[in-house]
Amino acid sequence: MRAKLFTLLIVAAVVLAACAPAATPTSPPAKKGFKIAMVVKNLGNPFFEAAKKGCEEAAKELGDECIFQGPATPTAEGQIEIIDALIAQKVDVIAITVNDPDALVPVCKKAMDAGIKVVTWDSAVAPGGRQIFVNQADMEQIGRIEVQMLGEMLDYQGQIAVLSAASTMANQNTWIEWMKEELKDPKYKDMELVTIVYGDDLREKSYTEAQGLFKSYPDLKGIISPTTVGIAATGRALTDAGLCGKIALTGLGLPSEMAEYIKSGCCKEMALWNPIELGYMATYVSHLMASGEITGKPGEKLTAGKLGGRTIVDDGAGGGMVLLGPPFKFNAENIDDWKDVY
Ligand code: RAM
Repeated sequence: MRAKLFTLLIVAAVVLAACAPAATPTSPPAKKGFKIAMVVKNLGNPFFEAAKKGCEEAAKELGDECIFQGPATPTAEGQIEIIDALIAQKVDVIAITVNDPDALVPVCKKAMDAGIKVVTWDSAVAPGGRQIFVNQADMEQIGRIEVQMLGEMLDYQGQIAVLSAASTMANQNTWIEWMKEELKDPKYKDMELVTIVYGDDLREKSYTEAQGLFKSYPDLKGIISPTTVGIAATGRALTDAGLCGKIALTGLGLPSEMAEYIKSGCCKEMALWNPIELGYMATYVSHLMASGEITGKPGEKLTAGKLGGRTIVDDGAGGGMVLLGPPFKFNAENIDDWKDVY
């Protein structure tokens, strides 16, 4: 009898416990509502319009706000003005791709002093002006792959030139350094890099620079343009001048802008990463910095929504860097799958 009563009491206690209101949750409520300012090199560049899509998508998932800004033309001065205004506006994070890595350091420091997190992506501000770098792909791989594509097209022979963005732009300059390293391989001994010209990521200037190359180097056999603006302008200049087939073209291009030149054979192959995903990743990293879930140090782990997990690695200067992934190659076989995506 006693044993039965005891069992009954235990059952009653278990039932009561199950019906009791849930205990206070141990995990804190998700932090959201951050103002994330994505600052780009300039407005009107479809590469950055694609990144904006990724920023908006991530911000929606996270319950944050994506404030997308950039100067009308790709200058450091224009970006400094914008950052000053964002500091006054008290945003939570500034995620920037810079036109000049050194010129932007003081204003980025000012933002950090005001308690704003500074994330850099695509074209990084120098280490003193940032807390973490979201890098599209390994710099060395991006530089080398462009020379490798052109080498194959040219059977490793002839004069080549680079048509870059602005001479101050950190991402292009680093990739060009790796191109020069790749060219040291003996298999390129009959390929000569004759010049590097700068179209400043402006369509018309890039077009004029391409025409200048055709005139100044009548024996030119190939052009590498490590900028989506430059490669599309060069594709147009080669087509207009009737030089497709005589001068090979490769570099980093948007499938949407390059499909016509890939189909015409003017640019047989090029590379890029997904700029929508790059914007999405930069926004997730910005959110995690604002919420304090990461501090930006190498070794920390994070999850960037649909892109999955990443470990923060060393950026080579003691800071933290997150990598999006390897670049893809685009050619006549796969261009139709991508031309309407970005
Ligand atoms: C242009 C910009 C950008 C670069 C791409 C490849 O759109 O210069 O910074 O990453 O090209």
